[in-house]
Amino acid sequence: MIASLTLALALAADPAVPPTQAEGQAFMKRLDADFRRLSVKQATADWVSKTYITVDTQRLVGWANEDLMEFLSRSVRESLRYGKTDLDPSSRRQLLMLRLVNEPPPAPADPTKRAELASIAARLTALYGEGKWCGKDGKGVCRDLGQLEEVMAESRDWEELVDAWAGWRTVARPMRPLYERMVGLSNEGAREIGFQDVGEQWRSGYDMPPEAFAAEIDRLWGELRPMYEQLHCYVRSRLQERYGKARVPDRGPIPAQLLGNMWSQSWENVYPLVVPYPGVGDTDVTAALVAGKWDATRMVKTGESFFTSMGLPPLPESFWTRSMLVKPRDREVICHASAWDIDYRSDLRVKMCIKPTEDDLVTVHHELGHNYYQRAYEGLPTLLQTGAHDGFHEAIGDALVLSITPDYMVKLGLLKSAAKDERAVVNAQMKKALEEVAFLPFSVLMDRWRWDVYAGRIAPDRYDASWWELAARYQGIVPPVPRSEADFDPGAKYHIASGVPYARYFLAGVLKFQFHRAMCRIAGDERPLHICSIQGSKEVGRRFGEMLAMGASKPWPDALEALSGERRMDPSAMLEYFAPLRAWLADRTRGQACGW
Ligand code: X8Z
Ligand code: ZN
Repeated sequence: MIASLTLALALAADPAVPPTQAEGQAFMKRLDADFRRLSVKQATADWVSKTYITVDTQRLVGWANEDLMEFLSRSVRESLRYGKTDLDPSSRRQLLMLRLVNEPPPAPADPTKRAELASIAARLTALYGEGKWCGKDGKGVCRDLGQLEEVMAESRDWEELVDAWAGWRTVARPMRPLYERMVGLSNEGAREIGFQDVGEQWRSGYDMPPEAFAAEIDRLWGELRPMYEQLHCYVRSRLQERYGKARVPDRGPIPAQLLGNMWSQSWENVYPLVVPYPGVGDTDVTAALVAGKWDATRMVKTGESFFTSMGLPPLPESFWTRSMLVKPRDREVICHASAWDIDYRSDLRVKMCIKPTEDDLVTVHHELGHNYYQRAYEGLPTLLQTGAHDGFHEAIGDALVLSITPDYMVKLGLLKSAAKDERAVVNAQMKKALEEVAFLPFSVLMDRWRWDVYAGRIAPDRYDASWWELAARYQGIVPPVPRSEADFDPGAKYHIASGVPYARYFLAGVLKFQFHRAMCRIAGDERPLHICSIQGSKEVGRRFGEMLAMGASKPWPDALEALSGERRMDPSAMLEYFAPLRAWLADRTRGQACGW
């Protein structure tokens, strides 16, 4: 089947007489119109399937995905005919992007297999969204992910933490056979459009050869790893004070449930346990949000006002009537936050179950960053309406969050004062590092695992074991209770259940500081990176807007250059931002046995 298909591809790719330029242009016009029509249909079904999980909405999104998948793989095959046709650079770039579309995953041409893949993908997402933990005998009070995440964030009780941690992971067990099948089917789809496997397709989206991209991740992580190791060392020593040497041993990895987060991916919730100078500076934004009875709309309006302060336009009226900002009481939804442009023409929405926490205030800015990007590139052909690369998309809102300084929080009434002495700076930096630095190894290992799974280097009988090997190696953490191949812990993370690539968040982790540095310079704010702010700068808004409007029309180094004058991803901005904390940590951990 594959061999004959490849042959068919080769023949189609090289017609004796290449189609004319006019034929090529007609093909591109059809491609754009059909892609837009099917994508809008898919996004509409996807929106209801995630804001109203039922058997029927799963079916609807499955069908819409099937149609889009069929169109995508057929169009890639057809596009090969135009290899020698004289097409303009924008058309060539659209054809490149066409082959790189990875949501939905590439599907086999065989309609039965395609239907199976679409239905499995919908089922995996729904399993995640509906997941509940009802206690060991199944008869306890059932808690959803949001409730279990609250336990992870707030509890300091070992057993309670283990229960929430392991309880949520039971949700992923039934995903295992579905996941395995999904890998096989989407790999088949990827091979039919000329990739070795899905992982190679994912790594191909960065204007460099896929092997070079894997090396690029290693390069960036290699430069940041020492900073993570310092943080790990310090946090471990403070957790050891709290939980004892028997539970948090010297030189050992940290038990995963102690870091304030279901996936140990960011650690800001243990800030109170590790604060360098207790009582110095007010940092409790969550308490102020709760006390001030901030509701979801107010939080989003506050986010919007950051963007409008830079001269960007307000959100359209329909955003406020069509978004889902709070968790509905009467139906199952996917709470994992996301931002949408359903029709590629300003039908912007956010889907999120907002709570009055600092985490969620940050996520609101993150999501609005997506929406402002989407709106800025709306004039482009549909296939170019996406980020310069996917890490850009994830970095936009977060880059602005770096300008949410204590002074700005005071302006919003969320902090009483912005203490500026050295100790307050170290405290504030620690909080930020728990979020940003702790996140780096997690965001690398997510796709390291999947690249290996898709490439067949990790076989299904080692799905869980290999996951924890990577967590030990990259993050220096261990599961609190024994795991086995009856578990499927990777599936307890949204992006794995839903097939969303993750390297983008690692890249964003680096890029957001680079954007911040560039924007502070444009704003003429010459203070150190951890204090400078671009809030209110119209000039930054203009330059930022120019980069956003480029979408994916040019290779990403061009977009980066438009804002920063730089053409490489550069971790030095992040290192510079955290310079005060790095110095403090070096001092504090001197003579300690670090590492694991
Ligand atoms: O998934 C997200 C966003 C939507 S694109 C809420 N994030 C990653 C995660 O939650 O794991 C943002 C940070 C990392
Ligand atoms: Zn995002």
